Amino acid sequence: MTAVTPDTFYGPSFSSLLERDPDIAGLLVSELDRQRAGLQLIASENQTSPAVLAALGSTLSNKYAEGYPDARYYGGCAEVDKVEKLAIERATSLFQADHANVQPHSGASANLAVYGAFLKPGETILAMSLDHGGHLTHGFKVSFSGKWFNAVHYGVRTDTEDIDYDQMEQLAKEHRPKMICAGGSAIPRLIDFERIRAICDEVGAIMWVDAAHFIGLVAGKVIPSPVPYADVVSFTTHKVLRGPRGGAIVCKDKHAKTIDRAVFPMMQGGPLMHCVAAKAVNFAECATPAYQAYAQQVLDNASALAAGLDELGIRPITGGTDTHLSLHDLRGVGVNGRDAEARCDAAGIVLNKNAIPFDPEKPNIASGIRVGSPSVTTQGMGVEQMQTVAQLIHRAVTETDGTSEHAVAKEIRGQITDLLVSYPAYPDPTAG
Ligand code: DSN
Repeated sequence: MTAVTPDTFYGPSFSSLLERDPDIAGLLVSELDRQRAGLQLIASENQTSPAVLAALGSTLSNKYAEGYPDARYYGGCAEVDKVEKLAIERATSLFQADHANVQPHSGASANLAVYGAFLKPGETILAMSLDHGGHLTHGFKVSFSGKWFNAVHYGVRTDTEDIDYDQMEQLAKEHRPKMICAGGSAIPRLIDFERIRAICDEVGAIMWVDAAHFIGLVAGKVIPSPVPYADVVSFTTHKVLRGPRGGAIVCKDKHAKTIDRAVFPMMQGGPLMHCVAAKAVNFAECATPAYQAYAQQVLDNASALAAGLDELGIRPITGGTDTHLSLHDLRGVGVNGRDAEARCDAAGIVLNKNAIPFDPEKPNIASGIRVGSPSVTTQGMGVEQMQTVAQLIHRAVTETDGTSEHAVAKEIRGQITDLLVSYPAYPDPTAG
């Protein structure tokens, strides 16, 4: 057996990369520098642990393992079978689910498998519209989901800016969808899973929750879980959850075989076993009190950041957030989303422009920004720091011009550097 030392993977593998491919090695280092240098506020990103990165960089990447544990199409799968069984056991335990499939390569792959499991081409799905906070794979016209299925969309109410459940029910009765989807990429509020279950039961639809954004908060037990209500829940493992890039699906026992067959062989070939191992590592990390405390802090920080921006005239859609993200209307400060994103970028603040409900602008300009607290919370920041972060965003949006030479952009970058001394991303273990 290989003697395991801290250098077994990382030391030799990075030295070898540096020697063989200094171009790519240099880019890995400069991307790490980028992640360390700025404020990372993209709501769907996080900073996974060195343990997860070690699994991702392992020789499990070499192994073909089409099929499932104890039923593979290749020899030599004894070790990866144990890995996948652990990942499945940990996922079902973490989410209190009947069944888990840990093989989807991404959130979009997981969602494709959900369609494959329950719908035939041309059948109807009812989901949140992209421009009100949904997702491309929820029936948007340029995605497979909009091309191959008949997608009908609900949105948010004009008064609350939150999901319009009455509209969902009315559309469900009118269109009798085979499946109703809840979830999206820019939904700041909790979703009423009980109400959606009732609507699904009324029209005989499969209830699918795409929990990619908030599953980490469910894992941390700080928001209600969709698992008791939904037939199937798909998610990514790299957002609040803080695992490797990838997807997974949990479902009721009665759908287990259908989901497994839809992932393999219907949609995917060989699973990425290094990534499955990294998911297992992450699921174990998420079952700890430390992760639960992290998840609570993510919520507290997101609320504080939303409130801080609100006080400065950058209004949160729905008035705030119950999750890790908030969506902000920039019209109060007279800047569009595209310019705000560019100005923040030049000032060392990484976030994304985002359409707001009923947005008068085109999606590539947009009237809003989306901000999230997962990464800065991983770096140890708390609600006090969120006041500073809100002020820095406001200054970048309202006082800079999108060039990195601008005096205020330079000043903001300096303040961020000072802040990050106390809250570093991936602290250098060799630093004094
Ligand atoms: N791209 C992800 C996000 O930023 O929300 C969703 O797929």
